[in-house]
Amino acid sequence: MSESNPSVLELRGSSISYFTGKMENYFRIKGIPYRFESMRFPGEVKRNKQVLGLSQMPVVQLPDGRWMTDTTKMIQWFECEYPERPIVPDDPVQAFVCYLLEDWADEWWWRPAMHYRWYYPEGARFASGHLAQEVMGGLLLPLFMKRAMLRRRQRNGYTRGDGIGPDAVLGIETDVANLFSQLERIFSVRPFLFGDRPTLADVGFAGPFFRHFALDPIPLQILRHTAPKTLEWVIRVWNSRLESAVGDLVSGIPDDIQELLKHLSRGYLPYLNANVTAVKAGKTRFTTTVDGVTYTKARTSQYRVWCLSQLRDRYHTMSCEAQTALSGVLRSTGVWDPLWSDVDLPMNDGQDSRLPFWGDHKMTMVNE
Ligand SMILES: N[C@@H](CCC(=O)N[C@@H](CS)C(=O)NCC(=O)O)C(=O)O
Repeated sequence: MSESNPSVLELRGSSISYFTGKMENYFRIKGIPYRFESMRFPGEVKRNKQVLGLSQMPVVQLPDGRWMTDTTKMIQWFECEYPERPIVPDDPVQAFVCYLLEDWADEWWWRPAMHYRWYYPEGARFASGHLAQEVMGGLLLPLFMKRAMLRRRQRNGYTRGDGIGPDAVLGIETDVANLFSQLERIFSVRPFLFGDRPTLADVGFAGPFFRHFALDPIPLQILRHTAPKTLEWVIRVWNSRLESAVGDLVSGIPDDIQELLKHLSRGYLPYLNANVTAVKAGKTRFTTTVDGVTYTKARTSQYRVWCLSQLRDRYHTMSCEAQTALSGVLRSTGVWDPLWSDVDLPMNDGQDSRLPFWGDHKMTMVNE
């Protein structure tokens, strides 16, 4: 680790990583100074497991030496530490929708983002070459072997190995095209998802967009041709600061955001419920058809059970008045039923309760 300027927190990850990009967008928007360093394998994996219980990207080291993981919980922690100019809207209904959209961006769009990066030779060539040099520089192996290892690991872990059989490719790409056209409609009428300044929802969507859809050769080409306003938004988020942001948020939940909620209620929430059923049954893999796409032998995720429980907990902490307003929106968009369908969530005792300073589960388990 670099010794320079220890008063600035350090973000360690990769310059092409989904969640590292999400965290960088957050720090920039909030005006929190940070220093980026590339994570080095395999040494840092061991260190991360010792200090955080698991190894994933990014990790943050605070100036006092403490280590942190998980962008969702890190952002919530930094919001408490830096309460001025919050990233979450004051309106509790908008706040809930922001958390929901962030979760969708983190947990659902990850798979299509990995698909576009690793399925197509153009994406795999770019990403394997970049990662082999950036994070595997310390491994004494020829470059071609590192690249082959990366391609195999990512495909086995996150694309073919996480439910994307040949029959799912068209459906997944159609899902992405639908998202692009929905966002394009939103960014035709306002600069950010909820109005004139960025919110947590924009930060969440910076995950799939900043370091994947707007970087990898195939989705970037699609964005240029079908959703140029969305491409502009990616850079607008990166280049915006709440400190100098002027303008208001919209009031309520606009129709175009409700369209996004309908979208996630068709695919993501039924998938989360299928995951809950699989975890309960002790399965490590499950097959499910949601929103017309069949995911074959997808990995079960204990972490995503916790994601669902976090959303439910958030609803329970709202005032009765806010709950009534929110439930109206969630019912009319089809979110309500799948949000609550399984009463008993199969959570481990105290699961992930020590985040962001200790993690119990990675999103999906993939061997290092
Ligand atoms: N929920 C975590 C997810 C972090 C994550 O999965 N990051 C990816 C890279 S972008 C990773 O490190 N995956 C672990 C692996 O591939 O072993 C967060 O929000 O930080």
